[in-house]
Amino acid sequence: MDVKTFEAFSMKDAVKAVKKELGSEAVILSTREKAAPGGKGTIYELTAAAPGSRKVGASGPRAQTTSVDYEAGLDHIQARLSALVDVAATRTQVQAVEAGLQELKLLVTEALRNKEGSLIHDLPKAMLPLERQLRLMGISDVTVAELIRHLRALPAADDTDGEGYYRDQAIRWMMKRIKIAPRWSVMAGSVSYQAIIGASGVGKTSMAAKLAALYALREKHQVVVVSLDHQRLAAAEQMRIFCKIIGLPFVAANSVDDLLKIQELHKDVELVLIDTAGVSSKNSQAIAGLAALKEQGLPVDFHLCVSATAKESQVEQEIRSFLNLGISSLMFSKLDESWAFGEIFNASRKWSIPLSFFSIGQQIPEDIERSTRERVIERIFGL
Ligand SMILES: Nc1nc2c(ncn2[C@@H]2O[C@H](COP(=O)(O)OP(=O)(O)O)[C@@H](O)[C@H]2O)c(=O)[nH]1
Ligand SMILES: [Mg+2]
Repeated sequence: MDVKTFEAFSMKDAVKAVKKELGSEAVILSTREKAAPGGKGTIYELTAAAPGSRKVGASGPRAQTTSVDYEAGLDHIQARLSALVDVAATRTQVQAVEAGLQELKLLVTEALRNKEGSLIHDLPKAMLPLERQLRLMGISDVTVAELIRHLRALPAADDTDGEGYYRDQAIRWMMKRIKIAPRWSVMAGSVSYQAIIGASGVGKTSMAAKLAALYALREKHQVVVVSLDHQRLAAAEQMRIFCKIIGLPFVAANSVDDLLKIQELHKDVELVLIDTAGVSSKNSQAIAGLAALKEQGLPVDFHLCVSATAKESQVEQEIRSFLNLGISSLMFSKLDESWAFGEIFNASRKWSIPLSFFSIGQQIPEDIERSTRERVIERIFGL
C-alpha cells in the first residue's frame, strides 16, 4: 500500500496536498495536530493512501466504487475533520486555562482549610467530599460558604453515612435556590414574542431552531420564525432553509413594523420566535436596537443565551450588558462541552434570573432540554 504523510498549516491544505499527490481517490488513514517549530501555530499532519494500491480494493467489489463516490466521501471526511479540529483546538485551550484556574482555587482552598478561624477550617470529615465536589464544579465561594454555614448549624450527622447525609442536605438547600422560568404562555388567540439574544457564536440560532421544532412539531403550536440577523446574510439564510425543511413560515425582519405585520400575514400565529444578531457586550448601540423593539410597542421577552463553556467573568459581562433590557431567562448552550456546571447555578442565583432551556449538543432539533432543578443538581453532583 502506498502510504504517505503530508503536512500543512491548515487541514484544507493538507487534504489538497493529499489529493494532488495521491489523486482524488486517496483515503485518509489518520490525522494529527502538532505545534509548528518555534511554537508558531499548528501543523496538520495527514497520513493517506492511494486506494489503487490496496490489493483488496482492486479486486473486490469495492473496485466498482466510482471516483465520484470517493470524492464525495473525502469531502465529507474533510468537513468532519475540519469541524473536529476547530472544536478540539478551542476546547483544549479553554480547558487548559480552566484546569490551571481550578488548581489555583484548590490551592487557596487548601490554605484556608489550614487557617484557624476560616469557615472551612476543621470541617467535619463527612463534609469534605461535598465541599470538594462543589468547588470542582465551580460553585462560587460565596455559595459554598453559605451552604457550609447552613450544614454546620444542622444536627450533626450520625456516623454511619455522614457523607450521604450532608450531600442530601446540600442538595435540598441548593434545589430551593435554583430558579426555573415559567413556561411561555403559548396559546391560540394570542401571540407570544420570544427573542433570543446574546453574543456571537454562543448558540442562539441553533437554540432558536431547536425551539421552533419543539414548539411546532412536538407541541403542535403555530410558530413563525423570525431572523433579525441582517448583518450576516448567511445567518438568516441558514434559518430560512431550516424552516423550509420543517415546514414553518420564516420572516427576515428589519424593523418592529415587520414584526408587527406578522399577525396580519399569519392569522393563527401563536408564537413568534426571534433569532437576533450576535451583540458584543461592548456594543451599546446594538443593545439599544434591541431595547427599541420593546419601546416601540412589541411585547417581547428577551432570553439571554450564554455558553456553558464561557469563562465566569465573560458570562458576568454578558449578563451585565443585557441587564437593562430585562432578561426573562437564561438559556445555557454547549453543556455537552462543559464540565463546570456550577457556573449555571452561580449565574442564575447571583443575578436572580431563572433558567429556561439547555442546549446539550450540536444536533438540531434534538439536543435541547427544558431546564429543571433536578437536571442542574444531577450535573453538579454527577448523579
Ligand atoms: N457542542 C455544541 N455546539 C453547539 C451547541 N449549540 C450551538 N453549537 C455550535 O456553536 C456554533 C455557533 O452556533 P450558532 O447557533 O450559529 O451561534 P450564534 O452565533 O449565537 O447564532 C455552531 O457551530 C453550533 O453548531 C451545543 O449545545 N453544543
Ligand atoms: Mg446566529
